[in-house]
Amino acid sequence: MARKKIALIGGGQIGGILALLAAQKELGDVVMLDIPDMEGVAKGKTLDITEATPLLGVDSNLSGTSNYADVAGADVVIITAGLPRKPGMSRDDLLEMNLKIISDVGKNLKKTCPNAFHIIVTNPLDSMVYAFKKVTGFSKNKVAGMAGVLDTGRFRSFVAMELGVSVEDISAPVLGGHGPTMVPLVRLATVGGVPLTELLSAEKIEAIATRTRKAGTEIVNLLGSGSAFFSPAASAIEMAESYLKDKKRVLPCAAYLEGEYGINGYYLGVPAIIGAGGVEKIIEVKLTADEKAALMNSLEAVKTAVKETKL
Ligand code: A3D
Repeated sequence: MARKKIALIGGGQIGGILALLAAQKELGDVVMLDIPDMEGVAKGKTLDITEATPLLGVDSNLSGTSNYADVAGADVVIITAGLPRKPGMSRDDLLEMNLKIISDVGKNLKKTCPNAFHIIVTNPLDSMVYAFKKVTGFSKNKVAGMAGVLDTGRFRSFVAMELGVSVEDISAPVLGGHGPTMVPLVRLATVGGVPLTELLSAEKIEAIATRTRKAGTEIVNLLGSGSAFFSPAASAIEMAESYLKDKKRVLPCAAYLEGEYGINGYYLGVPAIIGAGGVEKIIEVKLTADEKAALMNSLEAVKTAVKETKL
């Protein structure tokens, strides 16, 4: 079986970890693309990882480029091209600059990777994935945004810290836009199948949900420059792996809604089945009135950002 090809558009902080994880998991060969000024960095990072592959005991060819011809025919494309936040900035502050970048990337990928599964990571996430779909005209199954996997990963980490249990046994869906309005569904969170609400007080759970909503900002403030990169990369790789291996995992991600949850024509974080068909199905959770109101509030924030794209 021929090796799969994974294109990484953007070879910055997240791009570097994506390349390492994709190689380490032997998902396929990796081509990292950045702008001409940064081509050396893309070449340098991928060569550095190549030189680690004998030590990791994995086979993957990695290369760096600034030429879209080199990513042509990729099976999966993960897009991190764009600016990250600085302390004091909201994700929406990035919109204008990153919209230009996503539009440029979209036009190039439309020509070179029309059949790939595209995972967008660039912020502000929900409006950038919307813009990418509009610019490329790719089908909704083949364009998804990475956010929910990270948000739920953060929620799971905080629950594990609180309870002293394995992160693996915690399940905690998070809905909505990737930002302060996201909706951690604490009612449905479980630890080894036991409802979280039976294990922690309402105050503790609310504190964890609040920390989850602000988790990206917590890291931005600690780092002082740039935003989280290990966990976003691990999250995008989880989505790519589910697609490449047709695992049909149920992963929360920004998916294009056409009537689900009563929402039409927007990307928003929802649980989705990711398999060989890309986003194969959106799972609709029956929400309480409060949860529904919180989701609609999150949608309003996404709508405002989408309006700014003028697309
Ligand atoms: P950074 O380390 O700055 O890397 C971005 C890279 O994109 C740089 O190497 C740029 O040279 C490159 N780039 C810029 N323009 C283009 C272009 N037109 N074509 C190709 N490459 C280009 O940032 P990062 O890796 O830390 O973050 C990347 C993006 O992910 C930012 O927008 C972050 O805000 C976003 N992010 C999203 C999440 C989510 O959960 C959604 C989490 C963390 C970061």
